[in-house]
Amino acid sequence: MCSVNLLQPDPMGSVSLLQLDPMGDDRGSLIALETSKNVPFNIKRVYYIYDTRTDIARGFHAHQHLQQLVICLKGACRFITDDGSEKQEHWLDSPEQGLFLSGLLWREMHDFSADCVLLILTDQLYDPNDYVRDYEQFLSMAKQRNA
Ligand code: T46
Repeated sequence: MCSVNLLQPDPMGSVSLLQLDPMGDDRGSLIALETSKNVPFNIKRVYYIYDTRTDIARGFHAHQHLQQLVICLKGACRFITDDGSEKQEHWLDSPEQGLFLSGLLWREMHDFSADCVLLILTDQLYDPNDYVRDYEQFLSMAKQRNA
């Protein structure tokens, strides 16, 4: 497995899709997630989202100083990110890809399949104060950081 540099949260907010290489054999596939091997931050917290509803979207907030790797282990969902000037949309449907989110980014999750399971690794413990839940407030923070 190759190595990745450890990163700090991007103050401006950035998104990239990381390829996760499976170690497969005739018994099936296995992917290991390791700090600095294929995860570019120190993993402090892991959570997963499941039992989602196809008609209910989630997220609708930004984080100020957080790095996350979002992996769709099963099923699919549409993941929207917004750095205040550009919106991106990723259809997450493979356990072999991780969406790496860093810094100030608005996020929304839509169109969950009934069997969707999202695994999320982060570099921080849960901190409700890191959340920005008001979109106008997020836009003005993003504008300040880009000034
Ligand atoms: C994110 C997207 C992708 C905790 O107590 N600890 C935790 O670590 C988390 C993540 C949540 N919670 C509580 C807070 C709420 O009472 O669990 C409840 C559901 O969390 P929330 O409404 O924030 O869930 P989502 O799906 O809207 O957002 C979550 C993450 O919170 C967020 O960081 O980036 O998934």
